Amino acid sequence: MHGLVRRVALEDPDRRFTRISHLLDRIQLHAASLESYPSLFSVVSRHEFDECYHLAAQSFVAESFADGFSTMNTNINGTHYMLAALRELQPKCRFYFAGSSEMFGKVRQTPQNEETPFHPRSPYGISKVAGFELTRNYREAYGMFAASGILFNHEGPRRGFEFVTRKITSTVARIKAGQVTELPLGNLDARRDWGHSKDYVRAMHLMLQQHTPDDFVVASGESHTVREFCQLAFSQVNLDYRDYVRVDERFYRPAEVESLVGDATKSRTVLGWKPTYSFPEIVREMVQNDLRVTLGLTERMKTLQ
Ligand code: G4F
Repeated sequence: MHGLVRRVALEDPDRRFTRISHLLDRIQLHAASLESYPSLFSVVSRHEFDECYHLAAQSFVAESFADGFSTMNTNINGTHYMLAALRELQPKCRFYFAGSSEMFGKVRQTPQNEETPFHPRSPYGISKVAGFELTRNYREAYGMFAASGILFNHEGPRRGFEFVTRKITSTVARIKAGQVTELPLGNLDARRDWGHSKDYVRAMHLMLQQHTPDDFVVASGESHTVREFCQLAFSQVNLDYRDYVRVDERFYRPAEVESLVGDATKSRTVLGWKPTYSFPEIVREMVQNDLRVTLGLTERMKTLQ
């Protein structure tokens, strides 16, 4: 198992690799950047790979409005560089592209499946459509095993704090610890189809074990509003979200994806995939994890005082 990381991360492993510290003795990390074709080419020229999971991207939709240029440069060129380097050096390597439900954007049909037309609503969504089309083109033009997963939102305790689910669960824990008193959020009525990352990673792996490369929607088939997520997360600690959530215009997006819900029939039938986590289980696990981390830290701070 090999992984690509930024050079600065290799220089500060204790802080940068906390989430993969338990794996470090089993993976080889290489310094490379999605923005540099020579750096990717160099890694692909020095090692042989059976499968490549191209998950790296600027993945925060709100940031893509703030800096659309760098999102487009990194996401589109990064995907093109990876495909081009593999085609040149290891055309037999199987390639996975992380597509996104954000490609459906202003949805043309509900639920969304592999046939639903794309209508992205952000530079991030546009960059993912481009990556998806590049992947399909390398498959058709050069016969490479290049597959795309169209994954709906997938969450878990390792989610970044800028995404709405982790922002909610970490703030619930901080409210419980007495560190903050409110949670500012944007559009509470946005609907998302939330699943668990562990389930979705299994689907990615299955896609590369098939006889022929193809594209697959991975989704739970249920949609919930941000408000419902808040309600459930606050109820884990016996609080009413209405006492803490404050709507703040700053967290609204210039163009919103109002409602997403996926139809994963193809993944279920062709890959034999199905999710194992329910929506309440995901919320509960994330809140419990944040309580453990936050309250643990508070206790440790007290012992230091
Ligand atoms: O958690 P989010 O930032 O995720 P979003 O935009 O749906 O994108 C995530 O899922 C995609 C699909 O799989 C990925 F491709 C992408 O990389 C990323 O992982 O926002 C979810 C919803 C949005 O409608 C947003 O407007 O929550 C709404 N929201 C309301 N208040 C907020 C907030 N989102 C964030 N991040 N912060 C808020 O305060």
